[in-house]
Amino acid sequence: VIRILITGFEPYGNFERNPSAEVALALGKNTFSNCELDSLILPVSFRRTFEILRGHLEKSERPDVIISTGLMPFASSIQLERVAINMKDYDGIPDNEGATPQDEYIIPGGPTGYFSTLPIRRIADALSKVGISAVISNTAGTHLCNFVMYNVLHYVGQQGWKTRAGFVHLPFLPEHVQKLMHRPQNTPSLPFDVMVKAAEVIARTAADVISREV
Ligand code: PCA
Repeated sequence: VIRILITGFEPYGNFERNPSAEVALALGKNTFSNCELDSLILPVSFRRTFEILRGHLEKSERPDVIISTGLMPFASSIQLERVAINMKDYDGIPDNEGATPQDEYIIPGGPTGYFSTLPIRRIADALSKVGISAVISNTAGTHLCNFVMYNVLHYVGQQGWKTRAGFVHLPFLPEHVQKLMHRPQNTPSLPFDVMVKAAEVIARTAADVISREV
């Protein structure tokens, strides 16, 4: 059995909903043949988010895949993140505890960056086959999403685990765009059902690649 953990973030900033939390919960309720799915909602807090995730990893069975997700306002489609960098630089929206780090290393002395170990090219191809557009993105930003991705890949490496991990950014939901005061006309969004479908394809593709390795 392949264990898949999917994480999402709580709402933050002015956004009342964060599709990532809802997608993670929806996927966690799914049943896939020979996979065990688990979901975890993370706080948008530099202080707490990785503590909670690490606590979860310590007390549950080691996952084979960790797919973390978050909202990327104004993203044009689903973004499969290729790299996480060792940097905290809040992007104008403080975290939910008011933290506004600038130019700070996530782990002083840690590697400059980590590449995603999810099969992102295969995932992009699998998504396109079912009519969902996704791009490989070369920056996960320097906010909480990059922070979680960096910490997870660092932790997995330190533990010597084979676990594959990476990050997926989701665009706005249609209702986010309806509430925008500025330039709503050209802001992309994706319906919730399509996001859940995409998460299924991402999880299945990762599971597929792993089951062929063992
Ligand atoms: N998106 C933010 C933080 C939480 C979220 O869902 C980010 O892209 O870093």
